[in-house]
Amino acid sequence: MARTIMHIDLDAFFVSVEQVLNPELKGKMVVVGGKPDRRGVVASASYEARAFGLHAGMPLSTATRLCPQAIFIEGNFSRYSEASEKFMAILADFSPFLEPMGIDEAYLDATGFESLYGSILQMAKAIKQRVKDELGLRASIGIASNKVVAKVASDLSKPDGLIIVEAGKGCSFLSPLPINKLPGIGKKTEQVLKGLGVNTIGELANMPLDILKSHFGVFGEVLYQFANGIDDREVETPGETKSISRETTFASDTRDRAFLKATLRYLSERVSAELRERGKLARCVTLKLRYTDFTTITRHYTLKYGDDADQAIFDTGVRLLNKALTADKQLIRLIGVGVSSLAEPERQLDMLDSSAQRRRQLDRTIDRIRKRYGFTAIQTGRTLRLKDIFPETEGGYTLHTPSLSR
Ligand code: DCP
Ligand code: CA
Repeated sequence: MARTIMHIDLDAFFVSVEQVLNPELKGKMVVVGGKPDRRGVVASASYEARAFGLHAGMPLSTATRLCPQAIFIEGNFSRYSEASEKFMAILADFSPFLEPMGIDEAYLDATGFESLYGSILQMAKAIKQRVKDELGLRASIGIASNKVVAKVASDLSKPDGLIIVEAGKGCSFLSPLPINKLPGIGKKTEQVLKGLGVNTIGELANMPLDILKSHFGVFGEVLYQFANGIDDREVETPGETKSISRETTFASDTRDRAFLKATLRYLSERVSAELRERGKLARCVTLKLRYTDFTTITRHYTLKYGDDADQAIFDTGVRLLNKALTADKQLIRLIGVGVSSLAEPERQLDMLDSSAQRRRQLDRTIDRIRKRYGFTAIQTGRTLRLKDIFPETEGGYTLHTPSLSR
């Protein structure tokens, strides 16, 4: 099902808070960061000042030269964090699936919530209105089916903007934009890409993956996906862990069942070990597969009782894997396993079952050994195969994706 993800970012945040507290500053060239004679940099510049080329991070001395008539303010962080808290509280009223990112921006998973407001457009307008009425601030909003496209959309919409990118249109939306609009591309990456003749996100999307990987390692894969409008990162609410997952991208695509299962076993053990460390039981097990053509599927299975055993998570994952392998004949580039519907262990019915009890004791013993000697100190028959394939580091395998290796 397509998701509806919003990225909400306040305009010229520090400056705007100052303008609310002192309305005389409204509509003027204002810089928060310090007095012009101080060493230091611009933290936030009003859009009027930006017209002169001022931007965050610019030395104050340069800012003064470019725009001598600007009003320079020291700023007061406690005012901004107070405004930030109120902003996040407004957003939380619209969806509980809120991931604050820094002080003045957040992702909101609005999937299913739009109907409460008539449409996603109405919902976004309602958010902007409340932020304006209650805080006197302007929020720019980007809406798309994933985080990266939503973020680029909100950036592009500024100031006081709202852009909705329909599902399936992410790639064509990004395509004409310059590469520095893509999150994750800093000055260095931009230079390298320009050296390769890549100036737009569309050109980046059309680069052979191998070339990107040879220049940027695993990050090349992320760049490639983002440029193609692909991003399956969830909106993660802070605090309570709602899910635990591990995944890895293979060095070369495969359908070797034994290898897939060995990897799944290893990933399942890592997930279950974290479940036990957090003292949780999981009821929902999810298998994730990404195929050669980058289509990504997730398959879920709900267990009758919560579980945290390696074998239980693995067995469920394998069942889902076998089904998926029958349904689709493509080569697989990524495999992942996750658990959700987490709960505190209550008195477990199956604790009465002595084989289940023995299994749990075994898992706990293994956890203790692994804690002392590293994750790969003990391996089950299945994961031993991985020893031949992956180098070992820091008590775990080096798996070639930023989201794993932990
Ligand atoms: N900030 C800072 N130093 C930086 C960048 C930002 O202190 N180098 C602070 C001041 C900003 C706030 O973080 O007001 C939010 O950062 P943004 O990048 O979102 O910038 P603004 O909100 O100021 O402007 P925009 O309208 O582009 O979002
Ligand atoms: Ca901002």
